[in-house]
Amino acid sequence: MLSLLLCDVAMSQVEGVLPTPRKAEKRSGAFSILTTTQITHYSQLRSSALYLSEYLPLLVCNYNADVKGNIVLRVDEKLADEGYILDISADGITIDGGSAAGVHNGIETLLQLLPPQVYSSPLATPVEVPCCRIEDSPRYGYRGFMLDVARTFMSADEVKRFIARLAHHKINRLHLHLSDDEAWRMDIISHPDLARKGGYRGGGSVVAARYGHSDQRYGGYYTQEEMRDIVAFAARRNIEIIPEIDLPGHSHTLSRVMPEVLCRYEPDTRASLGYDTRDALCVAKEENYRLLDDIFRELADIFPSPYIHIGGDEVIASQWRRCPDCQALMRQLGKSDESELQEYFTQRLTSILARYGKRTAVWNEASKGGTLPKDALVYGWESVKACQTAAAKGFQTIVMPGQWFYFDMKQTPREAGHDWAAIFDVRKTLSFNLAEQGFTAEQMQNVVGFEATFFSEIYLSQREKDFDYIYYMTYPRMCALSEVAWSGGGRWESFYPRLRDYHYNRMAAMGINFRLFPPEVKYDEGQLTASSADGADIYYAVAGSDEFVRYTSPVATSTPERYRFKACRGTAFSPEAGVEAAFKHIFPKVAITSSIAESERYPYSGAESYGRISRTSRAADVGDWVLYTFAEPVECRRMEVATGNKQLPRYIFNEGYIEVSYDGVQFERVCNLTDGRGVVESPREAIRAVRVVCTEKGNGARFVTVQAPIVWPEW
Ligand code: TNX
Repeated sequence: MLSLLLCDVAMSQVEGVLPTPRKAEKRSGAFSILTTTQITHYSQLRSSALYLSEYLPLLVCNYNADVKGNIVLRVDEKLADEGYILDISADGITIDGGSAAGVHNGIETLLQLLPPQVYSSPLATPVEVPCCRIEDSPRYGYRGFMLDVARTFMSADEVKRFIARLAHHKINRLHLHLSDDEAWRMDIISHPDLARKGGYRGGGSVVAARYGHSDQRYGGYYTQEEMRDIVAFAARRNIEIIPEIDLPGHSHTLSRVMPEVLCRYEPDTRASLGYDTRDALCVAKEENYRLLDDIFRELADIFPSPYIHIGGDEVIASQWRRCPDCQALMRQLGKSDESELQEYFTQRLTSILARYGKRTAVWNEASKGGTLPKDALVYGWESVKACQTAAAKGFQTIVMPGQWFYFDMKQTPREAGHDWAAIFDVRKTLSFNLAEQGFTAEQMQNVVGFEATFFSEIYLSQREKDFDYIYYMTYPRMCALSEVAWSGGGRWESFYPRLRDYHYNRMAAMGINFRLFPPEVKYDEGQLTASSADGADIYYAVAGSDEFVRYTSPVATSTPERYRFKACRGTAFSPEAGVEAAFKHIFPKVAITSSIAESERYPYSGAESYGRISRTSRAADVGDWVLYTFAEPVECRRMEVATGNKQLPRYIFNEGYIEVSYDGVQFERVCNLTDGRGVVESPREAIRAVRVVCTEKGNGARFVTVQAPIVWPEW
């Protein structure tokens, strides 16, 4: 009976490995790791052995043919480079890998067969591992994730923590988005102002505040020493870092630190109150190529990856149209369209990179035309079509359309996040399938792998909440990315039990506050019931209170809209759920006026209709205001007034406050703005009007976005 039980446990654990191995054979019995067990290894695998010993604190010794009682790491060149065979018998454990990378993958699988605590603290011996034989290798050599450290800065330690967790998911590339309009994060010794000035925004920096946090100088950068340390940390975990400098667009920071990189024409800065918002590099300036040569020379020395990513997305070509030098260059090159200048720019950068032994990686926009070399890596982000076009042209293609792989997208409509690509959760990411998406066999041959992203515009404004938003957004979607890139994907019905029954506990032990599914809430015959597919505990809060209590049995109530539920399990939790009425808003008739004239294209009537957003015709100055006057006094429990775009604090009043009026004449100050928004909580009477007042000159943009108030009805 006892051995049967043991066998049962062993079987399930082997089945719980994620991503799914090609072949996993369960065997009976277990190997006991004892205090005397040694990790012995081929000499080239010392770093792998030391990595394993961080989790299993055992003695690390040079290779010894005697497997008995030990964990043996070997290279078997007959195996695929990243492939491995993990063999666990009652006598000992062997991991044979095609290379150190394969051995690493085998180690990650071994860790998954140990108790989850292995991820939180070095495991105490003795410990049992189920006997099995796993033969495994990845379908795709590129299994990547992109971190946007430009919009929201992550310290070197935070980046390392993120990398450590990626490694446990057999992700082997980290694409680091090191520059964007909002920041330059990599120290360049030959041009020290780039990071030392451009790493910061707001609070008197050369770059204006953006995405909130405007009351402080916000940011940071990586020194070369720190970055070399990150690169080595990642390499020990089989992760190669591909640095990105986003050019020639998304270069606002670069152009604020070095305005001389911009095109030669006078900017019209009236609307932005004197702030030059242009961002694209001038293509015609030779000095720009010398600058980029300096930058790439230094990057090539820091990052061992064969690739450097030079961006290439979303270039605003209108600046080149107004620049006499770009126009002259166009004539000289015999080009007829400004967009062709980007091709020229990419070509110039490609030859600079080649000088330093690096190949070009670009976003899909930069693969148009016919001059990009075929050994370039093209990142297909815009759509499935964009990936197919790149692959059909013969480029090494990374598949990452936003609709499946942008983990900055919301997971359900009420959660924080972007929604331009789609609103989706882990199920959708797992469902991605090249054949189903219509990739031809020929195109598939050029797909080198998959990547997911986390663009971080919203991260900053979510940061101080009581959880780490980046992990909530990226896990468990990362598990699906891993499955798609490693095994080619699979059915939800077989993936989910492994995720829920095995991997949730591992992620919890890793300290990841991943996202759970919202509990299912039903209201029937006066009773509210809630259940969680995730096997999580459910909590609920009643109207007005944020205090959640444990849900154990149906709640009898005649006012179900007053209840909000959420699921929690270890470090993980779900978004709030309830009957629809619990989250209802009302849309009282409102007139919007402002001290700033409305934009012709986006008049205030757009926001008045609660459908669209509108814009002012210039940036905000001290004393500017937006007034919302209601046709009828509004009875409500809460009213939020936000400047800026709906999903993210951009084009906001950087500083200011909210006033409320109960009679339409007298206004009383309610609160200061945080990230451009403020809330009137439990107003004591019906509201006649609210006003947002600005206390800072300029907002680093040419307008302010005005949106409708968000109003929660009276209970
Ligand atoms: C598109 S992906 C962008 C980013 C944004 C992201 C938000 C890409 C090449 N450009 O600049 O941050 O969408 O989801």
